[in-house]
Amino acid sequence: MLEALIFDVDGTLAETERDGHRVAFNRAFAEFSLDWYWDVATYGKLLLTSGGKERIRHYIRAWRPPTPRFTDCDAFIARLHACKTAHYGSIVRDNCLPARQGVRRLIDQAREREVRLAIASTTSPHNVDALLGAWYGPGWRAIFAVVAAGDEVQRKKPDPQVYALALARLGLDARHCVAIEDSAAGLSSAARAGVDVVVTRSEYFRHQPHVGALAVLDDLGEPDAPARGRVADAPWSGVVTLDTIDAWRGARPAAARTAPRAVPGAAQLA
Ligand code: XBP
Ligand code: MG
Repeated sequence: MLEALIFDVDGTLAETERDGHRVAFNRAFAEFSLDWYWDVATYGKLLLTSGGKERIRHYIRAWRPPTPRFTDCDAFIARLHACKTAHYGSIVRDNCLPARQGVRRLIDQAREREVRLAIASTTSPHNVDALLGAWYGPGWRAIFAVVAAGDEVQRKKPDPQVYALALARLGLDARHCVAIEDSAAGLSSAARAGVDVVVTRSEYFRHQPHVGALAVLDDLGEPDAPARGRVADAPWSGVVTLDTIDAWRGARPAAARTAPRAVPGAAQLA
């Protein structure tokens, strides 16, 4: 029995990366008088590093941009990232980034059917609050019983720690939950925590291989705009509902399921 849906945030709930996070990073760079600029293509390459602070650190080390003299790189990155997070919050609140196709409909159905809702995201908790607060107001917290996000875990996606933390906080077995994700890193993180995954490919991760997902789709679909993709390696088109997901889970051979991996530290964090 499906007891909870665990949603990823960026690229899954909404297309937040190109016009949200990327713009916020560039505004923070300008505010810090850095002549860094992440265009759409560059950001797509940097997105392969999960986590905004980790992404900045990778950029400094691998791309070697002109940087101010600093004695403590971590402290510099933390300040720069906090500025970026503030800009991201403004962008989300001012623009109310729209939900991806089918997301609000599936959330509403889960609420009607008392299937619990959780978040498992690499992004900072402030960003989750900004996006869901813009959609549902401060009461969003009553809709998503559990949030596991950002620096609450040491190792970010594709490590399974954030999904293990969400499961620990839900108090549910992975076999009774399904994750909705957009990227290969997110799929890997959920699957290694033993959670079945429905992938709705996002702009930046459209061409990644999503091996082992229950379904790989363009989105969750609406009655007047069915989703398209593949399920069990066959073409599929339709509207993703709780019953659709349950049918996919029931049809999945037991051997295909990823055994939940004990994830050190997650239960203690719960
Ligand atoms: C996507 C990420 C995050 C965001 C930026 O998270 O990798 O790092 O790109 O957010 P997910 P921060 O898909 O797991 O929601 O700058 O707060 O990290
Ligand atoms: Mg994502």
